[in-house]
Amino acid sequence: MINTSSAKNAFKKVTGKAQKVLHRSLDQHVKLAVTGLSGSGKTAFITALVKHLTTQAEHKNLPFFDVMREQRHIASKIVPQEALKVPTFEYQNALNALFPLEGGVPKWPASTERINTLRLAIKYQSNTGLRGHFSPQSTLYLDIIDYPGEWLLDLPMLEQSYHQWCNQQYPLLLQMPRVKTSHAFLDALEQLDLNTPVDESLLAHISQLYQQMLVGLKKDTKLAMLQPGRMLMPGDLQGAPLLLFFPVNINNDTVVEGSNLAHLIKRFNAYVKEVVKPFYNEHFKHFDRQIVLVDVLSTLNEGHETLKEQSSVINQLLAHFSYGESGFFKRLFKPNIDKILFAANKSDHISAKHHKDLALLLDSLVHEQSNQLKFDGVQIETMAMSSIAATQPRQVTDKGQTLDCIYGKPLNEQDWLTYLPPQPPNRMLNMNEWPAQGFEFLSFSPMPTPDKQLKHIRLDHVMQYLLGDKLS
Ligand SMILES: Nc1nc2c(ncn2[C@@H]2O[C@H](COP(=O)(O)OP(=O)(O)O)[C@@H](O)[C@H]2O)c(=O)[nH]1
Ligand SMILES: [Mg+2]
Repeated sequence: MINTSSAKNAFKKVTGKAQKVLHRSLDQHVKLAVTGLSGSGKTAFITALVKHLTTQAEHKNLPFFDVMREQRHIASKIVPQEALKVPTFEYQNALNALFPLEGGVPKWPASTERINTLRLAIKYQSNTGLRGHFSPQSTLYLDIIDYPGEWLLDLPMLEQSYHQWCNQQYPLLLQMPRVKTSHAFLDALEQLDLNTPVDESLLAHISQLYQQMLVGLKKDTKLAMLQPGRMLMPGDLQGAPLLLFFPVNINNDTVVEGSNLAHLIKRFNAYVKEVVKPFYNEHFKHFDRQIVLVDVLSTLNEGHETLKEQSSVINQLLAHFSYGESGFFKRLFKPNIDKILFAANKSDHISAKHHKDLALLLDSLVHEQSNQLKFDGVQIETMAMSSIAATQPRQVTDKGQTLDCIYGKPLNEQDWLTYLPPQPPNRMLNMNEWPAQGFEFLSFSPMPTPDKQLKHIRLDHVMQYLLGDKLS
């Protein structure tokens, strides 16, 4: 008797172990990268994503997310991250801002300007094949990596020499809209002789003017193509020589040793090698999925030039995602990314019947390159969404007409407002099609939420696209 039962126990142990091994091999990992220019809504997106997978993980909140609809989601929680060098996404701080204590006013979480991460373990019941048959439940480890889109925009620099970079960047400074603010920098540049022995303090001074110009352009025009990206949010690199460079007007290829030009080249190369490349090697090439948040409505507010630049930057970037034979990444890094989502964020700033227009507009911006990417096997999609809806739809009847308005509290205002937002165009407009009065979309404060439940627009579609197949 004793023998049999101990044999049984041993057998149980073995099967238990085998099951554990099986489990482990069936557990999956996904690295989801979240990017977008600062202010595009990365922090709000990650907060909403985590909230909806943890304390709001219900079918009614995410009807188009299969794992929820099919009631196979068991539970998700934040677990310790594996990347110990990367700061942790401050989820609790974000919640504290959105759900203040009794009497407080909800605020948008403070923006962060660095890479950060968070790991979620998502436990679910599998519905297909091997996983469904053998394992009662599976776990998907989801690493969410939030990084400034400004860093991504440095990507083309990896393939450029300083001369090529200058030839691309310098002429832009003489055109609208940059020329409005580039005077101080261009005037100072006049004093610089490229061929004389290096004058470090002059280079530092001109770099400072260049940085001020970039920061001003970023703030006032929302232009996308501002390089080097770290000048916009330098962190520890502020003042480091490798960040003290700028584009100049180069006419010939001769470089005098020890000259100002020689030093500018050296710094440019150091920036690419020591800042841009490590980011791609340590982070970028490990990403599996990428969501790019685009604040299309703010771009429309800025005008035609900004929208056009947004489009050209997106396409320039996408060209670098290509896996094709000539694909830049293929040669340099061999990336993993197999799905990219461009999301026109903050769609709660317009009425629901125009969401489709917003998605079509973004699609038309991405269009140029998406065909090549699809051909190379990368899935690419565009959607209009809102991570945290800050308005409610309201129908208003005016002179017998029903108007689809939105209701909310405009940012930095005291009073609530019912308002009819403009309709965004459903494709890229050229200059003479642009409305004379331009566009003016308002921004809103987050809604008070007595039930501590966030509302979204199509976050479930986004989750299904990015994670659905990993949770089947
Ligand atoms: N209405 C609305 N506003 C949003 C949403 N997401 C972000 N915002 C606004 O955009 C600002 C910047 O968002 P944030 O997540 O900090 O952007 P980040 O710099 O990319 O992390 C916020 O302070 C909000 O004003 C959204 O889903 N709906
Ligand atoms: Mg942020």
